[in-house]
Amino acid sequence: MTKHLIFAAVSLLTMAAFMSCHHQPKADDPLADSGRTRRTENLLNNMRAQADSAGYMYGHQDDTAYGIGWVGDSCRSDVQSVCNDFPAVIGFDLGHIELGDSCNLDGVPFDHMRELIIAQYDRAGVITLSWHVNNPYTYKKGMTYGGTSWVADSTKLRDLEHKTMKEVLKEGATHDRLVAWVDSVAEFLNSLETPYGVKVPVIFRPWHEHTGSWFWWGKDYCTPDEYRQLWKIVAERFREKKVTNALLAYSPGGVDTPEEYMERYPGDDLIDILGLDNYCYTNGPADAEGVLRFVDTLSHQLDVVCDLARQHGKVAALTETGYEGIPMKDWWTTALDAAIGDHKIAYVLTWRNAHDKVGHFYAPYPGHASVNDFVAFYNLPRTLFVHDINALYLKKK
Ligand code: BMA
Repeated sequence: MTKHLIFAAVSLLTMAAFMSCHHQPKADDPLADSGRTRRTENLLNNMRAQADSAGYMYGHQDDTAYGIGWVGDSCRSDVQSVCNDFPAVIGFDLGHIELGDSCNLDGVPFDHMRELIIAQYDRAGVITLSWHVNNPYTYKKGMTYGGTSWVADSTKLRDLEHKTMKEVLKEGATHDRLVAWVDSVAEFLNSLETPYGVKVPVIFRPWHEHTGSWFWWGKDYCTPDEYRQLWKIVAERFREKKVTNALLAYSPGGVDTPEEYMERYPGDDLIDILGLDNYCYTNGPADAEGVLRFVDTLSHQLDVVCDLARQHGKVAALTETGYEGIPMKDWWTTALDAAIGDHKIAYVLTWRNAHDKVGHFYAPYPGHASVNDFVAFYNLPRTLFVHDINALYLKKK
């Protein structure tokens, strides 16, 4: 009897000890080596494999938030309205989250954005987030001019803009404000959780087009080292705030040489995706030469990005593009797809279909002249929409 009691007690103790030290790993626990969830790592690796073998995903900024003639409808998309499929990638912008505002700079409520992000994840689609963050040094509440991402067109503000970087980096008087602003992004990313506890993986793409000088983090406003410090702050704060669901994308504006592309590169330890932003600009809708120039330039620039991505073991992407108003009815197949060609990019993202700016749209909507060509683009074997992709996240390796 005593023997049995002792045996039972020992068994119970062993079981309790086992249960307390053997925490069952969950699919969304961060992995020890990267600090990110398995799904986030799998997204990265599967995007690379998909770019190598299957083709490129089509993406559209703010696709499900609004479109031509509508705002905030549930489950609506201009792209879906013309081809009965959602973009494989949907982009949103976090600008103004740093101000504690309820809506982003284009009027999308952050609570709604969170729902749209989770809805895109639920259809196995990919999400990318840009950040048109205000200037932490010059922005003051209530100001009607200046203080935004864009450098202001005024000499007085220009001087302050040149001082911005020194003020916001470590040791600067406004450093704490920048850190708090990055923390507001971290908080939003941490809040991207499904009802069943899945942290939705996203591609975060801040400090973009820095090779130009239209944003306060642009080329004329900081040194390469200062620019890199901005990225380090993001990486440090994300680590501190335990953001486990973000891949980081670097996206210079169109540059022609690997040296220019890499001049301000933050480093392989920080960056996952090598992007490129390049738009089609012409001298009016009849400028066929202008479109050809775009095709040639983009194709060359994608050579540069894809070579670098291969050398550095990164994923390549065309992180922003488009032809405002799409004034050419076969632009999709004869310009965009022609420029992408066999380049091994994971995705292309066209910019938003603004509801608040006439003519500022980059994807077709029902009735637009490029609809037929867009459908032909949709039907090309190498363009991937939501119905063409699945299992990019995978719970297991
Ligand atoms: C720009 C334009 C702006 C918009 C900004 C952030 O390129 O579309 O109207 O506010 O992107 O989305």
